[in-house]
Amino acid sequence: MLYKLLHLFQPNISWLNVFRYITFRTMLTTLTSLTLFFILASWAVNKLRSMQMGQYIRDDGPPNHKEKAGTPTMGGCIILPVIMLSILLWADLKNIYVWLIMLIILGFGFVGFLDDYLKSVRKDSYGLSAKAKFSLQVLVALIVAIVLYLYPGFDSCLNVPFFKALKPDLGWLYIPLAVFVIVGASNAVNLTDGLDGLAIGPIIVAFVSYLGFAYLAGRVDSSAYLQIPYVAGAGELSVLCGAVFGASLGFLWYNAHPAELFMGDVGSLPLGAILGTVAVITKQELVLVLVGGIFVVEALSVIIQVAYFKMTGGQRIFRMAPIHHHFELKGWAESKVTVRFWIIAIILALISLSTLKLR
Ligand code: 57M
Repeated sequence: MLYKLLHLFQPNISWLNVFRYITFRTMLTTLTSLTLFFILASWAVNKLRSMQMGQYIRDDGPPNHKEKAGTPTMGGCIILPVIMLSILLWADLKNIYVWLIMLIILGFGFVGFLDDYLKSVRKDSYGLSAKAKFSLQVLVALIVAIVLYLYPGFDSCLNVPFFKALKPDLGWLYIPLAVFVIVGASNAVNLTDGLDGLAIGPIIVAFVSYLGFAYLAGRVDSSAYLQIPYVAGAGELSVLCGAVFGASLGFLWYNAHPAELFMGDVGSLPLGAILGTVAVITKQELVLVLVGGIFVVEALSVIIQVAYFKMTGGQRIFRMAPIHHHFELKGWAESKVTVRFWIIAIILALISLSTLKLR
């Protein structure tokens, strides 16, 4: 909205020209969402505490988690409005990708909110059933994937990192792939969100990486130079990644160990889904396996643990899955697990950026 307003005055006031630049608006959006987060959170954390929206802790988890009982949760209720408001202020609202991301935020936010509401307010330890949760996630992702597929100029080729000449055209099969990436990313981030700061650190790293990918993919010159797919309008997603980056930094302030606030499913499900959607729109879906490597490993650890458990009739590979619990039970301090996972996330992001140059 502010972007549009300033655009109107631009012919008379030349310095307002600066607002046309995506780089400048990305910086402004990041600072706006960070500031808004601090303003809202300072009030909301106490409010959540007084409303007793505290975390329910399962009995079968690592013993040190018992003391986390009652920590205010549903921090996503602050993260999501802050991201949306910052986007509404600084993004180009004529851009379709901005609205697809808004749909993802609202859809996945609603699913997460329902689950948290049942767990935290109704004190129902199971929350929303896994089937209902998954069906709703697929429905929202499917709508987004179909709109993207039907959007004029959409390219259904798959961009394979390190093999730039290899671009298989998936045709309509691109739709299930997009749904898989969006829903998979959403659930993988959710599984990772089990220690203070553990999910939000790699989220920050991933969104900063995709901020760069989106900027490059949205420019004819840089995409041609790097031989990555040019996606008209994708540059606006840099502004959006900036909004997530700012809100996530603010959240980390409160979520750093010992956490004063958890994000809840209302935070983790949409944050993961936004990441998946940005990867799909920028045509950097496969690179997400690297950029979001921590999320992939966390999800794989659960799949392996459950499969092995079933195959062997009750034996486990990890002391407990997701894998962060394994290290906790091995005696690593919580913050050591978190910081080491952050370091790995940064290394993986750096490797993923190398895919831009290597072919
Ligand atoms: C959510 N949620 C945390 C918080 C956060 C299939 C199975 C592997 C599913 C998995 C699961 O339910 N994962 C999804 C993980 C929970 O955090 C809340 O949930 C939100 C995210 N959705 O924002 O609101 C707990 O995590 C801790 N936490 C922090 N700091 C944070 O910043 O310390 C979270 C955020 C919080 C707090 O203790 O209460 C969670 O772990 O429940 N299930 C599991 O992860 C369980 N694993 C398991 O059952 N493993 C089995 C099999 C099935 C693979 C095995 O290994 O044999 C573990 N989780 C818990 N107890 N709590 C183990 C048992």
